[in-house]
Amino acid sequence: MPSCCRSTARWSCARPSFFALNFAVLCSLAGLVAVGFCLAAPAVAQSMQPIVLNRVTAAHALPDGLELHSGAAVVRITALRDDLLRVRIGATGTLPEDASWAVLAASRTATVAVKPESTAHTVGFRTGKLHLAVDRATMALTVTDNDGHIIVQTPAEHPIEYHGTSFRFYARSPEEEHYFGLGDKPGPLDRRNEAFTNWNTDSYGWQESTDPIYKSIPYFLTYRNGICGGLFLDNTWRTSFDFDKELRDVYSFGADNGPLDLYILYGPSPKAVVEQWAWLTGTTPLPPMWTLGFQQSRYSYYPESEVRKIASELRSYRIPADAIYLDIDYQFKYRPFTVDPERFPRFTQMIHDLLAEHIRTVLITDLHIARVPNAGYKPYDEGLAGDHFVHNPDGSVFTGPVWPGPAVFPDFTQKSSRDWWGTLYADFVHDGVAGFWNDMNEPSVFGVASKTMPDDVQHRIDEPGFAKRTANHLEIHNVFGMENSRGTFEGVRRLDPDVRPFVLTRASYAGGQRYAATWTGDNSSTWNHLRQTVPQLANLGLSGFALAGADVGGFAGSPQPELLTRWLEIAAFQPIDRDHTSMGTNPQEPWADGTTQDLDLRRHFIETRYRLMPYLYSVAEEMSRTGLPILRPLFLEFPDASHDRHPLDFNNGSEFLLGPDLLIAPSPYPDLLDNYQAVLPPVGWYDFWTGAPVVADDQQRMRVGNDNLPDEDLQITLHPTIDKLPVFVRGGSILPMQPLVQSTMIKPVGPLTLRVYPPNSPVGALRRQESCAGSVYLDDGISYAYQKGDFLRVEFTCKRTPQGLTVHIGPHQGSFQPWWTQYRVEVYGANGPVHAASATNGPVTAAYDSDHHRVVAFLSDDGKGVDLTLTGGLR
Ligand code: NBV
Repeated sequence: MPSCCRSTARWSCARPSFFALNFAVLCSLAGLVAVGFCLAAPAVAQSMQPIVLNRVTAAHALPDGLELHSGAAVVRITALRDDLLRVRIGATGTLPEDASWAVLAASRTATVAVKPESTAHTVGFRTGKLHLAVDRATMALTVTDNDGHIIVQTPAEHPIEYHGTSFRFYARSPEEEHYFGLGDKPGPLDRRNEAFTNWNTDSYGWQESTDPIYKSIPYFLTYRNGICGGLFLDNTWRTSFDFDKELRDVYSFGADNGPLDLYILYGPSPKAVVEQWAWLTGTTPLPPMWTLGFQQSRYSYYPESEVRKIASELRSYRIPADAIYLDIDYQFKYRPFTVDPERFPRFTQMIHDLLAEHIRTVLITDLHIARVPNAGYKPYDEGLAGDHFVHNPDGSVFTGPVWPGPAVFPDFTQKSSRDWWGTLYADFVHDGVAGFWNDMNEPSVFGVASKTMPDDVQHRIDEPGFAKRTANHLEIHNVFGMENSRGTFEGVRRLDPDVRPFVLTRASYAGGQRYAATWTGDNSSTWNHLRQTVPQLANLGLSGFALAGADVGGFAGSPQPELLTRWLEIAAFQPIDRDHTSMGTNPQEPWADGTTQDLDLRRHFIETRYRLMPYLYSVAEEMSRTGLPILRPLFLEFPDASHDRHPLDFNNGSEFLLGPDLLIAPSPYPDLLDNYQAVLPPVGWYDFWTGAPVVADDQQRMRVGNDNLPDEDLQITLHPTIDKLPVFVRGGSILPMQPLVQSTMIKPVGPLTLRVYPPNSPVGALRRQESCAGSVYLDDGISYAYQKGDFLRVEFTCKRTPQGLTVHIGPHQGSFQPWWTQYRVEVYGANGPVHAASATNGPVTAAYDSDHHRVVAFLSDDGKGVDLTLTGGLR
């Protein structure tokens, strides 16, 4: 059978006859009217006849759902939870294999009882939260919530259709619906009016319109007037998504081959959808704390003396830093898992010397193993002996050129080969290397137009939960990088079971966050790429990759000093802060180029990140439990906040949140000196730098919601200057901060600062509140002892009283002993000295600091908790 595919506008097939091809195109273009004609097609086009699921021919209820037939096709719709449905379709009568690289087995097999509900025209069921109705005459499917909000609705005029092995699913796309997710794809935050393909691709120098790039995450969130859902097409083949581009008011997605295995998630809040996605595919594990520090990289630091020089410059320029990356040139002839003895004569000693400087080393370890027989190269010899490499259809080992020349590729779809791959890290782990970087794992292959392996390369799936079988590369391509990083993560964990591994991967698939952090690949040193970091990292976060970064300063090309400064400023508030650049570019370290002011600013922002480490690490811990990303688009925290319930009202996605409480508002055009407006959700905000409450511009309050909800967004005019990045703190939050250190390996000296921002919502605010809250999480930052209770969590609240304010600091939870013995409580919004201050655990004085609009008090921390009461002095 010819294989058919459809990028966006047209079906095309590998080897159809001229007639069949034109016939098929005609059929698909003509839509419904053509369906009958197509079904009655002449014999020559028999093999091209689409299967169209456009009527229910049989239906029977299941305890957890429903099974439908449409002619020979079978459709099973089940509820895994009250808010999560799964749709599986077998076009020729057999459901696809019930297996997944992405979805956790326990979630995939979860069930919840449903209540069948049918009418003369529809068949369906109800869960505690959702209602499904399938029209008997057309098979159009509608999922609504209990309030009647439509979450997904397939149009009768665009039924699910199969052309050979390929299929397409259509759904209505009302004008006010917006789409997010799909991983690392460049372009605007909202995916509406765009079309995409998923095919992991090495995309050096990608631009805003480049598609596909490195990752395939066939999952998106829907947002309509504050009500959110999600759709995940669990299919590793080449998939394509079209949001209203080809067909007006319709989105669609499909694959060349493989299963139609679809998950429908329901919020209604965007956070609930994110948490469900984490329930389905797992979270990013709690990262080692050092990975949240500043990281310095380039392609490549060598020889050894250069690496040592960079480390000592980080220290002499007083740039706080936690890691240095070694790119491919540390290796002997670019052979993974080797070290060039001439360039790095004292490699192990160097790792230790860097550790003594509180700097960890991350090594690149690409997956292409040099094909060098009889050269004593263990990865090749062992891999060949163990039959660990992917095969050509004739059974020979596939060879393709990459950095080391002819190379072979482990078959990461075999558990045994992944386990073997993991053992290759033994020496490096033993040497004290802290993290590993899996690049080129799309997989990238040189010298061929496809940039990757041939479609017919054979992978031998041998994996718990899957039938043992051979699959061609078309099926495995998009999941290859994820399984590579999985082999690395699990292998490194086995080698040092009590230390949290850190793996950075370039390619991945849905669920890959369980094994690795990621970055956005080979971006460029341009202002546009700096701007692009925000939507890209936000969509990655919504797609599960909550720990992600973009090469700071840009990879391709050299940034002007001002661009590097700005980039370092903004990246200080992004999940991974790694300065990285390509071969042959200008030096890009924070001290490179620029004026003294540039250096001071770059240092100042990195220092700010380190001072915020207690907050950042607490946000990362929340991420590891819930899947909530570190970098958040505003609608995630404020789904109802914009005046017209449009998720992009906040500067079209250029503003972002770090965790729940910090709002960063760079200019939407960071290279321009023009004033710009920042729009803030109506909860009351403080300037992070000065502590001053934010006051809206006169005449510029924007009405939010309807008459029952008379809230106002704050709109303020900002004048961009290189020394300022507008950062705001949510009124009602408590931010934990620490004294400056040069590395997370160094214990801070002094108190834990609690910046208390009392609620200052404008009158009638959306979140009318009188109290504030925050917490801090801490552990040893590196081991798994936290899983046995050796962590610390402290919760804080504050409450306005008629006389002033009380701050409650809870008792220590968990057994971990913090580095502080004292709290420095800074209460913002003060407009004069307080009349009185008292604490439940001893005498206290509170000093007024007019420059920062705050009152400062020191409290000792004996772990039992303490209350601070302030009278007077506060707004
Ligand atoms: O290993 C060299 C580079 C690496 O620095 C970069 O971060 C990767 O995205 N790598 C790509 C291969 C060559 C790029 C030109």
